[in-house]
Amino acid sequence: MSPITVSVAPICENMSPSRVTSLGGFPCAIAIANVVMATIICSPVKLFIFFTSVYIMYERKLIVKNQLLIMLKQNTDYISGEAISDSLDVSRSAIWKVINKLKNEGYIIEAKTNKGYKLISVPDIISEQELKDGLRTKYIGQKIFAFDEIGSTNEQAKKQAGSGAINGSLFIADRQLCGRGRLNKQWLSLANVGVWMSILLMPDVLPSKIMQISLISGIVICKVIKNQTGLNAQIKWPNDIIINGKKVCGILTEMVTEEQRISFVVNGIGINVNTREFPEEVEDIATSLYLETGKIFSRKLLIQEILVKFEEYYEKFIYGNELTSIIDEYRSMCLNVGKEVVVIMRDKQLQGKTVGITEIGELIIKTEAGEVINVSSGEVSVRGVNGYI
Ligand code: BT5
Repeated sequence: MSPITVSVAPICENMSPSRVTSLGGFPCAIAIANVVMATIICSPVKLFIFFTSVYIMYERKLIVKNQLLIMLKQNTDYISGEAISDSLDVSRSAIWKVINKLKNEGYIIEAKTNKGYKLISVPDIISEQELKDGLRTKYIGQKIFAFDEIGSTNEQAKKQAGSGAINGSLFIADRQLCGRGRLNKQWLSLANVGVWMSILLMPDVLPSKIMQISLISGIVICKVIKNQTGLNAQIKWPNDIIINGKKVCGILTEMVTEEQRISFVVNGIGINVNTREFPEEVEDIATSLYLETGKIFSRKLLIQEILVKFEEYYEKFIYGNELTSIIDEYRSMCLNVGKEVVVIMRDKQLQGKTVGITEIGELIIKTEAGEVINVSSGEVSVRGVNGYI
C-alpha cells in the first residue's frame, strides 16, 4: 500500500524565512522568534521550538487559505488584492501564492488588473473545507478526516476510533486501494469518481441494533439519489442500492463491542457517482449515476445531503423510538419482496420466496419445503435465482 496522504494536512513545501515573513501577523512573528531562539539553545529544545514554529506557520497558512476562500465565495464580483490583504493581514504576494495554490487544486479564479480576483467555479474536491461549507448537521460530519488515497476508510475509522476520533466523525477518500465489502470481498474504489466514506458512530445501544443502523443508510442513500438525480433507486436486502438492476452503492457496517455494549460502529458507504466504465469483473453488475443519466454529479452535494438525512434518521432511531416507521419506509424501497431468492450462508445455501421484512429488518423467506425462516444480515448474501437480483 502506498503512503497515506492526508489532504487536510499537507506538508508545507517551503519553509524559507521569506515565505514566513510574507504571511505577516503575530503568529509569524512568534514563529520567527522561535527559530532564532532555536539556533542559540541546546538541541532537544531546539528541535521542539523548530517544530512548534513549523506548526504555527502551517496553521497560519491554512487559516489564510480558508479565509480567502470564504471571501471569494461571499463576493459575486471581483474583490481587490488590497481589500483581501487588509482584511486578512497578509501581503499581496502571499495572497497571490494562495490563489495559485487554489488554482492548482482546481478552483477557477479569474484575476484582472485593477479589479482583483473573482471565483468562477469550485472543483468537485472532497476536502474538509468544501464538505463543511454549508453542511447543516449537529455532529455527523462535523469532524472530517479527508484523504487523497487510503487503504480503506472503514479501517481508518476503526483505527482512529480508539485514538480520539469522536462520534459522527467522517472518514473520506478520493480513492481506496483496499476498499472492502462484506466477508472481505473487494470493493472497487476508483479515483475521483465515487463517494468512499465511513461514518464513525458511538451509540449507547445493544449490539443487536447494528443491523438497523445499517438499514438506515440504505434508506437515506436511496432517498438522496432519488432527490438529486430523479433515478428510481431501490434497496436489495440488506443494503445494496440498485438502479435498473445494477448496483450503484454498497454499504459495510462494522462494530466493535465491549462487555455486551457497542464501543463504536463504522458505517462504510461506497457510491459510484461519475464512473464512466468499470473493470470487467464487475461491469455486468455495477452502474454509476453518470452511466444511468449521462450527467456528472457533485459528490459534495450528495455527501452533504446524505450526512444531513443520516443524522435525521439516526436520531429518530436512537432517541425517537421510531423503528416501526423506519422499517415501513425500508419495506417500500426493498425490491426483494415477492421474489424467488437464494440465501447463501457460510456453510449452506437455501432457496425460497421472500415474503416480507420483519419489524427489525430481517428478511422473511418461505423455503421450497414450506418452512418460514427469518434471515438477518451479517454473514449471508442473497441473490436472485437466475442472477444478481
Ligand atoms: C458491499 O459489500 O457492497 C459493501 C461495500 C462497502 C464499500 C465502502 S467504501 C467506504 C468503506 N470503506 C471500505 O473499505 N468499504 C466501505 P458486498 O455486499 O459484499 O459486495 C461486494 C461485491 O460488490 C464485490 O464482490 C463485487 O462483486 C461488487 N463490487 C465491487 N466493487 C463494486 C463497485 N464499485 N460497484 C458495484 N459493485 C461492486
